[in-house]
Amino acid sequence: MANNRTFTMIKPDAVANGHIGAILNDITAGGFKIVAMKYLKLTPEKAGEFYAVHKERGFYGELVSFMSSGPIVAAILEKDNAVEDFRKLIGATNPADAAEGTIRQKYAKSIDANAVHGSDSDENAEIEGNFYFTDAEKF
Ligand code: RTP
Ligand code: MG
Repeated sequence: MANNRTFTMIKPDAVANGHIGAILNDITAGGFKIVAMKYLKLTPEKAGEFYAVHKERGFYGELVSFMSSGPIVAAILEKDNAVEDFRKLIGATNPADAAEGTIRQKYAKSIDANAVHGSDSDENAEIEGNFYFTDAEKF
């Protein structure tokens, strides 16, 4: 994946609370183009695999069980400087620290149920996008 792409998930809390449309609107209004998108529910095994990098962290078990608790929206997004600009659009990990107007400030309730995921590097954006999508599913 080129360095103008990032990967996101609308997490189970935001889906359950009816925020899919509003979040997608913020994403497109923020200048991101949707390259790939699907609506799915992760098994605990797949969620554990996706977050394997956090395996040793105290919050890993909770994170895996939360991310497999309900459906999510997974998407690849395109924009210049996508990784950094998308993390600005979503705000800090803990919504209590997220800047005014960011997606997490508006739609997240807690550090665990924090509405959205955003890749943290170009390398991880490519790995994470390829976890969900084949090349034929990217437009
Ligand atoms: P994400 O990967 O979801 O975009 O979030 P992030 O980069 O801002 O945060 P990261 O460090 O990658 O952590 C992944 C998710 O784990 C939960 N977390 N809980 N209790 C805690 O101290 C803690 N720290 C992280 C969050 O839900 C975070 O989004
Ligand atoms: Mg992260």
